Amino acid sequence: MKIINPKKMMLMGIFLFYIFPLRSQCVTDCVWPGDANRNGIVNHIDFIFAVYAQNTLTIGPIRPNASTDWEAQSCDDWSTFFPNTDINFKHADFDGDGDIEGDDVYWPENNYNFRNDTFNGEWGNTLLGEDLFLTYNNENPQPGDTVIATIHLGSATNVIEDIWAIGFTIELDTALIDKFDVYPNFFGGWLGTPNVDLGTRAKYTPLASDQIDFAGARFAVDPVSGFGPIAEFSVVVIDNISGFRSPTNIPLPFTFRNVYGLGESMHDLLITAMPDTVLIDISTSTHQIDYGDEISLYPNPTKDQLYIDSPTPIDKIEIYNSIGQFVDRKRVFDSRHVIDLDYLNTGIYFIRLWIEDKFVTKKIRIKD
Ligand SMILES: [Ca+2]
Ligand SMILES: [Ca+2]
Repeated sequence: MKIINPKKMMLMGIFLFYIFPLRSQCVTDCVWPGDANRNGIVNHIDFIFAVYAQNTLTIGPIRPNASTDWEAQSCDDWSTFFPNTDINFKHADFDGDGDIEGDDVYWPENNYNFRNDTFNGEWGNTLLGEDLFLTYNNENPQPGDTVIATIHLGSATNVIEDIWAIGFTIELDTALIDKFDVYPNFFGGWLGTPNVDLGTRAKYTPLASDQIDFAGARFAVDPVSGFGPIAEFSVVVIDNISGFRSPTNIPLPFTFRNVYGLGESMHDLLITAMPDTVLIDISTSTHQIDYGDEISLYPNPTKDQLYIDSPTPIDKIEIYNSIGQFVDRKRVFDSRHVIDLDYLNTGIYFIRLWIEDKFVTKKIRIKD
């Protein structure tokens, strides 16, 4: 039996230490660069956490052997935690230099959408409601048309109080749009001016995901109140859509996810959102009423009653839900009419109005 010389063993140990440094041996509360809220994924919510940490001007221990690679790294705890959490500020120090600066806020882009084994779900809610909603330049696009969607936060009858940051995701149906022709823009609106008093992110990665992540966070973490548009995105309906699912209309849905609005002390404001749909029109134009713009439906949104005004008498009304399924049909024999819709659940519906053998489709929103 051969006995290994202890001195030789020690030299081998030193040799191995240089090849495999101890950095990779972190086991508890490890820093994964870019995952500021420590939920196992780098996304728009981390941007908000980094803006918060930067505003406090806190400093803490430098991370030994720090890198910005996506791997578990040991670091001593800082003296500060994010309010109402056990998440230490060290997680927001992307580059590990003991300080939270602009680099820590914007550079995690390189690790965007990376996940690790501790990932247990994205943050934010999917509560149904009226806080976040969409309006469009065109609710009945035809194949090849561009749809510009404006994202509103709050309305005149629903003012959003004391918010300093908002993050959300919009899911896209990339079977119906050109996935390389999607342009998101977080322009701020009443929340603030990008790069002046507002940090913004609008992230779309066509090859990695079918979603746009939006985030806006006021640099000074000072809550504001208001309502109106804050962001937008555009998509282009694909050309070759014929024979797809439905004879005349194809619903193109836009769904909100990961909605996360923050007030004082990072308190979650439970911002709600309204999933939405536009109807892609693939009927031949001869079936469309050409004075459709002169037919008005009001109030919209409505709770119960919907008034219909038309220059000529309407024969029939059909109601479809947000994914284009038939819900109800009503006979009408007048150009002025009121229908009762209090039996419908909150959400988006399409009203198709028939005049002889032609129709026009209009979108309405039923609110609580
Ligand atoms: Ca995260
Ligand atoms: Ca740093």
